[in-house]
Amino acid sequence: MDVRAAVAFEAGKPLEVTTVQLEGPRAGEVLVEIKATGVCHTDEFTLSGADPEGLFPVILGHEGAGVVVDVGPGVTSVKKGDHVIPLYTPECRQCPSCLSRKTNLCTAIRATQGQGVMPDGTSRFSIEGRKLHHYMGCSTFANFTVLPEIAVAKIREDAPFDKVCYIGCGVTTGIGAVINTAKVEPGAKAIVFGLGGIGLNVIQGLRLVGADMIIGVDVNPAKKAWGERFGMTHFVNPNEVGDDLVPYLVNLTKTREDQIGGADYTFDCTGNVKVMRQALEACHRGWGQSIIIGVAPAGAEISTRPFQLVTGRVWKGSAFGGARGRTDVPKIVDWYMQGKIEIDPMITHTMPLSDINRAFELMRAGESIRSVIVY
Ligand code: NAD
Ligand code: 022
Ligand code: ZN
Repeated sequence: MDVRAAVAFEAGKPLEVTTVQLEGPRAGEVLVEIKATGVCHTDEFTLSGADPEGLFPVILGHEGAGVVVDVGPGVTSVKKGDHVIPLYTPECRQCPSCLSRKTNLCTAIRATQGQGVMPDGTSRFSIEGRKLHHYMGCSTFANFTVLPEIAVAKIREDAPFDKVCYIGCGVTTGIGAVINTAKVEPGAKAIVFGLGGIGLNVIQGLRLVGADMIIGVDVNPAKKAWGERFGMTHFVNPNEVGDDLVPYLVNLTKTREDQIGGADYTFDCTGNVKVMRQALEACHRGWGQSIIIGVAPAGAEISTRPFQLVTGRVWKGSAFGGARGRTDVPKIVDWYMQGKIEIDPMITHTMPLSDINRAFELMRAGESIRSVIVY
């Protein structure tokens, strides 16, 4: 069938909005009409050419929401008409990783997903007979896409697509890092580095679980108001503190004279390895945990003195907020519908597919928290 898509033909070039061909779902696959999609940093990372695993030509996008319009043979968990969110981290519930209960990183379709193809090794997308790659198993920059059954979360039908698409990446990543990865307890003291679309969701996750002190750190002074909007209690601009950021933050977390200071939990939401070190070192001796969420440039390395870890600080990473997509994403949609979390104010821009290159410009300029494309 013919579908409308934004195609990335080459690294560093704008997307081209055009008609492409999509084949129907094969065994274990579903055809989804995408109703809305967010535009996220990793789409730009790949489009820019900086992603060493980036494949072209490709249909990018991994933060969508839509409706199942057809299912292939053997599909049992969803049916025509179901509302779904595509999952770049699938949940097969059968692979050793899913069965371990220790990780959300399902391995069932990992190899083919990284190669930009469906689990059977072929692509469903083409243009004039030329193959187009899938992206992160999702390719939501098209008004229809094909997904493995294990890579869709069925959600309630009254949830608005143009808001809950953000749960497909940013919301779940931020809130999930607090709940699933750090397991933050009520009364905790936390520091969030980088108050973009991810950091703000970490902040609202911390508010949700009842953290006492939520310190936001950002070099952009405009982020103070954004952080406060979602529960931040203190703001620190590193440019106003100078070289002594870590001792400054440690001191800020002292609420009693006899405390040594340091956060119970810190979160890197910048992808900057220098910030990752600051985040670890701002943790409390003996128990502080630092969660890396930001994706660093290819080849980057982190460092600190082993003493930091020997004295009990913990460095952890979080992918998709440690969330098991088919199980956890529908719950986060419920929390949004119940008013437990906010999404609407973070979606600063909404536009049609024809304007998608403007969404990338806004993201590069740091002018948007989230842009959403509505089909
Ligand atoms: P963003 O660009 O909107 O936000 C980053 C923020 O960090 C900005 O406000 C910027 O001013 C601030 N910042 C930059 N340098 C800083 C410094 N030295 N100190 C303090 N603040 C600084 O990005 P985003 O959409 O919020 O994404 C953040 C990161 O999370 C990205 O690296 C993204 O790729 C990653 N991410 C990871 C996952 C995952 O599953 N691990 C999922 C989604 C996004
Ligand atoms: C989403 N991300 C950044 C912005 N929006 C993002 C990028 C990468 C990951 C998660 C979120 C990630 C962390 C760990 C992995 N990935 C590896 C997972 C594994 O090996 O099982 C990751 C994921 C998907 C892809 C590449 C890397 C892909 O589909 N190409 C989850
Ligand atoms: Zn993303």
